[in-house]
Amino acid sequence: MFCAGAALAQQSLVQETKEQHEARMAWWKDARFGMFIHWGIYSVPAGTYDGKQIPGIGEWIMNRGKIPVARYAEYAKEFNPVEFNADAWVNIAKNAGMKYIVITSKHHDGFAMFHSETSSYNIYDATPFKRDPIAELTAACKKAGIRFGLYYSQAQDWHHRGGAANGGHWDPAAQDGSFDDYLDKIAVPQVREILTKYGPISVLWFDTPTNMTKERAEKFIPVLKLQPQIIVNNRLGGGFEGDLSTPEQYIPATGIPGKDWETCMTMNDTWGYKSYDDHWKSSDDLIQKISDIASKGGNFLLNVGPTSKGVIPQPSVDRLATMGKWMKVNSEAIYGSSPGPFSYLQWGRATRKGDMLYLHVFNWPAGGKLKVPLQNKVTTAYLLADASKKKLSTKNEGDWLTINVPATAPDSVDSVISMRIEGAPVALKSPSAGKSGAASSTAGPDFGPEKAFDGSPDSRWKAAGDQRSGWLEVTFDKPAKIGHASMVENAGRGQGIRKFRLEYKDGSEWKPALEGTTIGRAFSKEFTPVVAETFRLNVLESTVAPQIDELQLDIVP
Ligand code: JFZ
Repeated sequence: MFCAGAALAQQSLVQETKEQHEARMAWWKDARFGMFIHWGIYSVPAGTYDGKQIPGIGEWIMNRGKIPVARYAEYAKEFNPVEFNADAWVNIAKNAGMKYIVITSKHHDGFAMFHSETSSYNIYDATPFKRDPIAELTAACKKAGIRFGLYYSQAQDWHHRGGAANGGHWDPAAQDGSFDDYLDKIAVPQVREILTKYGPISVLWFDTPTNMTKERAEKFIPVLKLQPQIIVNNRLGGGFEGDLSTPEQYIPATGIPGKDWETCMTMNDTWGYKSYDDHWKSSDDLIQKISDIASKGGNFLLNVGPTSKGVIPQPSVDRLATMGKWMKVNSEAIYGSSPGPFSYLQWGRATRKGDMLYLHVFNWPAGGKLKVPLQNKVTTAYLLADASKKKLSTKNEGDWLTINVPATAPDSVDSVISMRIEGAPVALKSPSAGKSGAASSTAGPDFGPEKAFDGSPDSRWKAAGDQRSGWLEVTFDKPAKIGHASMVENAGRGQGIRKFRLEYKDGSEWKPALEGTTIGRAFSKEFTPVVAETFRLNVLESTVAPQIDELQLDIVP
């Protein structure tokens, strides 16, 4: 059901009805949680080359270390992951509560982690290992009932002639060549291989579409048709939207409403294994992240970077086991969930399934009373961790619902209250949502202040091109007690706002509510509550014309 041609550049590839699209995405939307695996011969140097620690992400060592093609290829001869066990890896994922796996079949270094007929630069032909881990993982996933996906770097390839290289070729004698020849002779044939050799592939994860035009992206359409049910991300290039957005290493502050999206994230600071990267996120943080992402309608693709011996690092295994214990009790609030009805909750997050709301309480209330900005009557409420499902008493007081909870939280990280409500949720909305706003200047009619309050990070307010400061103002229908701000600023890499002040109008005077420097794509901050009707984001310094994709001001109790 893939349709090439004019449709490619503007819309997604697939000409399918809404129902067909929903059916194709159903398993993915239910899954909510997957394992990303970055594994390749970069795990041999593991971040060190020529006696020096090479900065950056481990799988980029060839590029960052400017390692000559022939020298880097030597690592293949040392790559013999004799401790690799596909079933063990899949069970680690399954026990964590993960429902799909996406593994690098070929990353930017050009080394194929599958037995490729297209290029002998692969794990079967070029290493002592002489096995095909992609085939073994496919079988293990099928046995375990886990969906299997493949990452493929279609444009960047630092080994095969003509492959793109961000930062340019550093070994031109070996790397220079025709990019189109590279696509025709390596990339497209290898994508065909991975879509024909291993049975049903559930996800194709393209990456870094360097130099990819519409015509070049169209070269992949005939092979995509080989697996019409496959889910493809938004990184093929050439204007291809794909089926999902892929925020990388961050959680969009206000989600990506109306779109399927997946935050991919490392557990430490590297995708590919580095022997000395011990900067691990805590399992508490990772558990709260999966709830945060699900509460905004996204999936969490959490990465592991196995060693050159085929072992997933123990810190990763430990964190996944802890996440699995939490998921065992609370996965009902994650799998198949939709975003909760709230724009902000001081104490945590919320997910939803029809008339069921799941309140993820990170910060347990001291006085045993949980305040929820909801007007609905509650049919029943109980803690998922409470096997007896003891009913929690509740009380409606205008815009707020109070739930009487035990003195101590059953889970110090994220205690989930399952709550059935009467009727559609009537939740307190952000008073800035949907407002037209005002601004010091705009870059034109498509960048008006109202774009910062429309709930979509695909539209934005942008000041006039020559401005490096400016303000974005909003007035509510009535005064409100505001104590939190979520903001999204999708400025170019390394560009954007450098100093700002969120102000409220007190009579004719503007007073500061929150001051800061950078905003970025995942800004969420509490501040001392203020009651006011008019607020403005005063951008004091910016490297480019200030822009704000979303500004959401939230009421606190
Ligand atoms: C890409 C890869 O380069 C990286 O090695 C890893 O596989 C990651 C999941 O995907 O990383 C990116 C891609 C895009 C940007 C930055 C890093 N970007 O658009 O800024």
